[in-house]
Amino acid sequence: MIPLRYGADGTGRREDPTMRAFRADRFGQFVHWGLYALPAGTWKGQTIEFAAEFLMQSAGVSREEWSALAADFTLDGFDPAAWARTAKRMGARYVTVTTKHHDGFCLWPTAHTDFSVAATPSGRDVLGEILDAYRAEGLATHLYYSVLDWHHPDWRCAVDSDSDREAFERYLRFATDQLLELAERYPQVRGFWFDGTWDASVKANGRWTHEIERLLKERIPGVIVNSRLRADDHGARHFDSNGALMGDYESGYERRLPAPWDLSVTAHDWEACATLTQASWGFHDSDWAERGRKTPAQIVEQLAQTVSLGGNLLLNFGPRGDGSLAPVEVALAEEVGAWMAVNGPAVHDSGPAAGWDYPGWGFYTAPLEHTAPFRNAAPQEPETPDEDPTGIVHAIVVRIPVSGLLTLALPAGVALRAVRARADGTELPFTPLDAHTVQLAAPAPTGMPTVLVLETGSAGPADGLSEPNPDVALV
Ligand code: JFZ
Repeated sequence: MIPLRYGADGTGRREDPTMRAFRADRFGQFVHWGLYALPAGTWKGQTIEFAAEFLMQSAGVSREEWSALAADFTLDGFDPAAWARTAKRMGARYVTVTTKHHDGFCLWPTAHTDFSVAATPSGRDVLGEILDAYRAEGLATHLYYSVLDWHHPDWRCAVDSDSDREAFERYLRFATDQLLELAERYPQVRGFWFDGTWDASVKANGRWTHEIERLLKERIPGVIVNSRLRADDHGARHFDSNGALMGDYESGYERRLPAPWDLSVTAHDWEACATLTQASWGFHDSDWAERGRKTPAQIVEQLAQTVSLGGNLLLNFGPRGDGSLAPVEVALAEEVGAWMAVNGPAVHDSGPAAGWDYPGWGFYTAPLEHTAPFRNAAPQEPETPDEDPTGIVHAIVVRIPVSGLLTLALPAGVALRAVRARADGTELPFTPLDAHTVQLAAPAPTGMPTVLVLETGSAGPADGLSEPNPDVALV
């Protein structure tokens, strides 16, 4: 163990009510909205096939020119209640909103820079209105904050001289002031989602990342902070130099997921974030963006994979420059929501199904109270005696084999009592192949993943003969 001042706090997985609620939510909506939604990927007639929120940098726009966009931030179609309704109907249980992205523009009237909604025609507290609207729909709220800032004169990517060091010290004071201001103005928020922390300047300031997490938790008890904020004494990010997770959950999976069989990720909480387009977080109004747009079935598959591995999925929406949602994103939310209305219990309040190995054709999830890794990782709570691996397991079928047959390998000690379709309760007959394996006809394809409810019980000695040959791996 390397001694560290700014590494993980050593308390392990959080099991307090706030963290448990966040974990059980499983599905959140990410919102990237700012000035970049106005040019939407095109600058002076040239469309840049790169993330819209990077346009200032990718099109080489000066600070002055970019700042002038604030005059067009008129909120003509801004309807936060509609955003919140859309998220709720989709099945999202929380929202993470950009308060300030890399371009430095602030969605709240901050006292610490003029570059904010206060300098736009309406002057309204846009962030506050968004948070209120989501809370009114019963969603929890989290704040995204980019430490990286292309607008602030004191931001540095690296600190190589005394003057850089002085400037960056001033910058960190500015960021601290802003973050404490956010905590004071919006004390109901459940989490902070830090970004833009990968530069050498931040990695050399693990002390600050450690301190700001502490300060925010002091101001808002129980608040949840992602690992992307943190750097340790040696600049190690997410995980400290001893391999321990910093922050409350791992947030490094971005536009990718852990391999479906990689159960090592169930050792800690994590959240992946995903774009609806191939590669833009901000609204990108182009054929390029539309070509890569994901379908509802792809999103649901990502959600199923995420939950089966004990993670949360933060699905991004990029509202348009006038503040309205793009119809294509509303339509996607509706379709995902229709699936969630029926199959939500396979996602919400669920996690990995202990002992059920990745079957190739889909993902298993189980209600959290039956999920061994979570129970075992709760040192504050007495071990519950119900180690009996019985109850409901959800099988989310995303790939039907050409044979039309699904093979299920049952965990040791588990018997399958019945298989039902989640949608209408119809029972699907199955055939035991041996004591640990059953086979059944795959459900007819519908274009969306099908959820099967597996009713399980304890396998008694009478449930079948066990294989005498130890070389035959049954489960
Ligand atoms: C960052 C931002 O630059 C981007 O605009 C968006 O806000 C996204 C959620 O976060 O982009 C990243 C951050 C980290 C990685 C890749 C892109 N990464 O760790 O691979």
